[in-house]
Amino acid sequence: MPAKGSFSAKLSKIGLFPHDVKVERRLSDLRKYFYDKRAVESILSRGEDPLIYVVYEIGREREGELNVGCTIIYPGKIGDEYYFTKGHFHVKEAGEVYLGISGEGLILMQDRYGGVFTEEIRPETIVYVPPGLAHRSVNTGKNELIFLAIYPSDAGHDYETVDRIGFAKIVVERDGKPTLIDNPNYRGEIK
Ligand code: PAN
Ligand code: ZN
Repeated sequence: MPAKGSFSAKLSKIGLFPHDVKVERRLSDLRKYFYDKRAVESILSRGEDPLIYVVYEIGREREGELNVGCTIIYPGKIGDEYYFTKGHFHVKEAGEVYLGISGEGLILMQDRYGGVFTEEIRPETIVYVPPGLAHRSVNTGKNELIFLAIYPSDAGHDYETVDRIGFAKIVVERDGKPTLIDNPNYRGEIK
Protein backbone atom coordinates (compact mmCIF):
# COMPACT_ATOMS: atom_id res chain seq x y z
CA MET A 1 0.00 0.00 0.00
CA PRO A 2 1.34 3.46 -0.84
CA ALA A 3 1.96 5.75 2.15
CA LYS A 4 -1.13 7.74 3.16
CA GLY A 5 -1.17 11.18 1.62
CA SER A 6 1.66 10.39 -0.82
CA PHE A 7 1.57 11.13 -4.50
CA SER A 8 0.93 7.45 -5.20
CA ALA A 9 -1.91 7.28 -2.69
CA LYS A 10 -3.59 10.23 -4.36
CA LEU A 11 -3.25 8.81 -7.85
CA SER A 12 -4.31 5.38 -6.64
CA LYS A 13 -7.75 6.83 -5.92
CA ILE A 14 -8.33 6.39 -9.55
CA GLY A 15 -11.94 7.46 -9.48
CA LEU A 16 -10.46 10.95 -9.20
CA PHE A 17 -8.37 10.59 -12.32
CA PRO A 18 -9.94 12.97 -14.86
CA HIS A 19 -10.84 10.93 -17.92
CA ASP A 20 -13.08 11.06 -20.94
CA VAL A 21 -12.64 7.46 -22.06
CA LYS A 22 -12.75 4.29 -20.00
CA VAL A 23 -11.78 0.98 -21.63
CA GLU A 24 -12.33 -2.36 -19.92
CA ARG A 25 -10.64 -5.53 -21.13
CA ARG A 26 -11.89 -8.90 -19.98
CA LEU A 27 -10.57 -12.40 -20.59
CA SER A 28 -12.97 -12.83 -23.54
CA ASP A 29 -11.32 -9.80 -25.22
CA LEU A 30 -7.88 -11.33 -24.70
CA ARG A 31 -8.63 -15.02 -25.27
CA LYS A 32 -6.35 -15.34 -28.29
CA TYR A 33 -3.39 -13.73 -26.53
CA PHE A 34 -2.98 -16.04 -23.52
CA TYR A 35 -0.88 -19.05 -24.48
CA ASP A 36 -2.74 -21.65 -22.38
CA LYS A 37 -5.89 -22.07 -24.49
CA ARG A 38 -7.25 -24.85 -22.25
CA ALA A 39 -7.05 -22.61 -19.20
CA VAL A 40 -8.80 -19.80 -21.12
CA GLU A 41 -11.63 -22.01 -22.35
CA SER A 42 -12.13 -23.70 -19.00
CA ILE A 43 -12.64 -20.32 -17.27
CA LEU A 44 -14.94 -18.96 -19.99
CA SER A 45 -16.95 -22.19 -20.13
CA ARG A 46 -17.74 -21.82 -16.42
CA GLY A 47 -19.44 -18.54 -17.33
CA GLU A 48 -16.64 -16.48 -15.79
CA ASP A 49 -15.07 -13.56 -17.64
CA PRO A 50 -12.59 -11.87 -15.30
CA LEU A 51 -11.71 -8.20 -15.74
CA ILE A 52 -8.01 -8.13 -16.66
CA TYR A 53 -7.39 -4.37 -16.95
CA VAL A 54 -8.98 -0.93 -17.23
CA VAL A 55 -7.65 2.20 -18.94
CA TYR A 56 -8.83 5.73 -18.11
CA GLU A 57 -7.78 8.15 -20.77
CA ILE A 58 -7.67 11.83 -21.54
CA GLY A 59 -7.71 11.80 -25.33
CA ARG A 60 -6.70 14.88 -27.32
CA GLU A 61 -6.65 15.46 -31.03
CA ARG A 62 -4.42 18.33 -32.00
CA GLU A 63 -0.92 17.58 -33.25
CA GLY A 64 1.61 18.50 -30.58
CA GLU A 65 -0.70 17.67 -27.70
CA LEU A 66 -0.18 14.78 -25.29
CA ASN A 67 -2.61 12.04 -24.27
CA VAL A 68 -2.49 10.72 -20.72
CA GLY A 69 -3.77 7.26 -19.89
CA CYS A 70 -3.98 5.56 -16.52
CA THR A 71 -3.93 1.76 -16.66
CA ILE A 72 -4.87 -0.59 -13.85
CA ILE A 73 -3.95 -4.22 -14.45
CA TYR A 74 -5.55 -6.49 -11.85
CA PRO A 75 -3.47 -9.20 -10.18
CA GLY A 76 -4.00 -12.71 -11.49
CA LYS A 77 -2.94 -15.42 -13.90
CA ILE A 78 -4.49 -17.51 -16.65
CA GLY A 79 -2.84 -20.89 -16.13
CA ASP A 80 0.65 -19.77 -15.12
CA GLU A 81 0.71 -16.61 -17.29
CA TYR A 82 0.31 -13.27 -15.50
CA TYR A 83 -2.41 -10.83 -16.57
CA PHE A 84 -1.22 -8.36 -19.22
CA THR A 85 -2.38 -5.69 -21.67
CA LYS A 86 -3.02 -6.49 -25.34
CA GLY A 87 0.02 -4.58 -26.48
CA HIS A 88 0.46 -2.48 -29.60
CA PHE A 89 2.80 -0.62 -31.90
CA HIS A 90 2.16 3.08 -32.41
CA VAL A 91 1.07 3.90 -35.94
CA LYS A 92 3.49 6.82 -36.07
CA GLU A 93 7.11 6.66 -34.93
CA ALA A 94 6.12 7.99 -31.52
CA GLY A 95 7.78 7.33 -28.18
CA GLU A 96 5.99 7.17 -24.84
CA VAL A 97 6.71 7.64 -21.15
CA TYR A 98 5.32 5.31 -18.47
CA LEU A 99 5.24 6.43 -14.84
CA GLY A 100 4.72 3.67 -12.27
CA ILE A 101 2.21 4.55 -9.55
CA SER A 102 1.74 1.36 -7.56
CA GLY A 103 2.21 -2.39 -7.75
CA GLU A 104 4.89 -4.35 -9.53
CA GLY A 105 5.19 -5.35 -13.12
CA LEU A 106 7.15 -5.52 -16.31
CA ILE A 107 6.88 -3.89 -19.68
CA LEU A 108 7.88 -6.00 -22.68
CA MET A 109 9.21 -4.04 -25.64
CA GLN A 110 9.55 -5.81 -28.97
CA ASP A 111 11.02 -4.72 -32.27
CA ARG A 112 9.69 -5.76 -35.67
CA TYR A 113 12.02 -8.77 -35.79
CA GLY A 114 10.87 -10.28 -32.49
CA GLY A 115 13.73 -8.93 -30.36
CA VAL A 116 12.34 -8.39 -26.85
CA PHE A 117 13.64 -6.65 -23.78
CA THR A 118 11.93 -5.83 -20.51
CA GLU A 119 11.97 -3.08 -17.91
CA GLU A 120 10.38 -3.02 -14.49
CA ILE A 121 7.35 -0.85 -13.78
CA ARG A 122 7.60 0.25 -10.15
CA PRO A 123 6.11 3.07 -8.05
CA GLU A 124 7.46 6.50 -8.88
CA THR A 125 9.79 5.24 -11.60
CA ILE A 126 9.77 6.16 -15.25
CA VAL A 127 10.12 3.87 -18.26
CA TYR A 128 10.83 5.29 -21.69
CA VAL A 129 9.34 3.39 -24.64
CA PRO A 130 11.32 4.36 -27.75
CA PRO A 131 9.50 4.85 -31.07
CA GLY A 132 9.00 1.73 -33.19
CA LEU A 133 8.67 -0.84 -30.40
CA ALA A 134 5.53 -2.82 -29.56
CA HIS A 135 4.84 -2.67 -25.83
CA ARG A 136 2.83 -4.83 -23.43
CA SER A 137 2.61 -4.45 -19.65
CA VAL A 138 2.37 -7.38 -17.25
CA ASN A 139 1.27 -7.41 -13.61
CA THR A 140 3.68 -9.74 -11.81
CA GLY A 141 2.60 -8.74 -8.30
CA LYS A 142 -0.17 -9.54 -5.84
CA ASN A 143 -1.82 -6.11 -6.02
CA GLU A 144 -3.12 -3.89 -8.78
CA LEU A 145 -0.44 -2.55 -11.12
CA ILE A 146 -1.19 1.13 -11.80
CA PHE A 147 0.76 3.37 -14.17
CA LEU A 148 0.36 6.49 -16.26
CA ALA A 149 1.24 6.54 -19.96
CA ILE A 150 1.99 9.84 -21.71
CA TYR A 151 2.27 9.90 -25.49
CA PRO A 152 1.70 12.18 -28.51
CA SER A 153 -2.01 12.53 -29.25
CA ASP A 154 -1.51 11.59 -32.91
CA ALA A 155 0.60 8.45 -32.16
CA GLY A 156 -2.23 6.02 -33.04
CA HIS A 157 -2.48 2.41 -31.84
CA ASP A 158 -1.76 -0.52 -34.15
CA TYR A 159 -3.21 -3.65 -32.50
CA GLU A 160 -3.52 -5.58 -35.75
CA THR A 161 0.21 -6.39 -36.06
CA VAL A 162 0.35 -7.76 -32.52
CA ASP A 163 -2.86 -9.77 -33.21
CA ARG A 164 -1.18 -11.30 -36.21
CA ILE A 165 2.24 -12.21 -34.84
CA GLY A 166 2.02 -11.99 -31.04
CA PHE A 167 4.88 -11.31 -28.65
CA ALA A 168 7.98 -13.52 -28.91
CA LYS A 169 8.25 -13.76 -25.11
CA ILE A 170 5.67 -14.17 -22.36
CA VAL A 171 5.84 -13.88 -18.57
CA VAL A 172 4.86 -16.93 -16.51
CA GLU A 173 5.26 -18.01 -12.91
CA ARG A 174 8.06 -20.56 -12.38
CA ASP A 175 9.01 -21.64 -8.85
CA GLY A 176 6.90 -18.78 -7.54
CA LYS A 177 8.78 -16.17 -9.59
CA PRO A 178 7.97 -14.22 -12.75
CA THR A 179 10.00 -15.74 -15.58
CA LEU A 180 10.36 -14.69 -19.21
CA ILE A 181 10.00 -17.63 -21.61
CA ASP A 182 9.55 -18.09 -25.37
CA ASN A 183 5.93 -17.77 -26.49
CA PRO A 184 4.93 -21.13 -28.01
CA ASN A 185 2.31 -19.30 -30.13
CA TYR A 186 4.68 -16.68 -31.57
CA ARG A 187 4.21 -16.40 -35.31
CA GLY A 188 7.53 -14.95 -36.38
CA GLU A 189 9.03 -12.00 -38.04
CA ILE A 190 6.80 -9.30 -39.51
CA LYS A 191 6.79 -9.36 -43.29
C1 PAN B 1 -1.05 2.68 -22.77
C2 PAN B 1 -1.90 1.45 -23.16
C3 PAN B 1 -2.65 0.81 -21.99
C4 PAN B 1 -3.47 -0.43 -22.42
O1 PAN B 1 -1.88 3.73 -22.38
O2 PAN B 1 -2.77 1.82 -24.19
O3 PAN B 1 -1.76 0.42 -21.00
O4 PAN B 1 -2.76 -1.28 -23.25
P1 PAN B 1 -3.31 -1.63 -24.71
O5 PAN B 1 -3.57 -0.32 -25.40
O6 PAN B 1 -2.20 -2.40 -25.34
O7 PAN B 1 -4.58 -2.41 -24.55
C5 PAN B 1 -0.22 3.01 -24.00
O8 PAN B 1 0.78 2.39 -24.25
N1 PAN B 1 -0.67 3.97 -24.81
O9 PAN B 1 -0.02 4.30 -25.95
ZN1 ZN C 1 1.55 2.90 -26.33
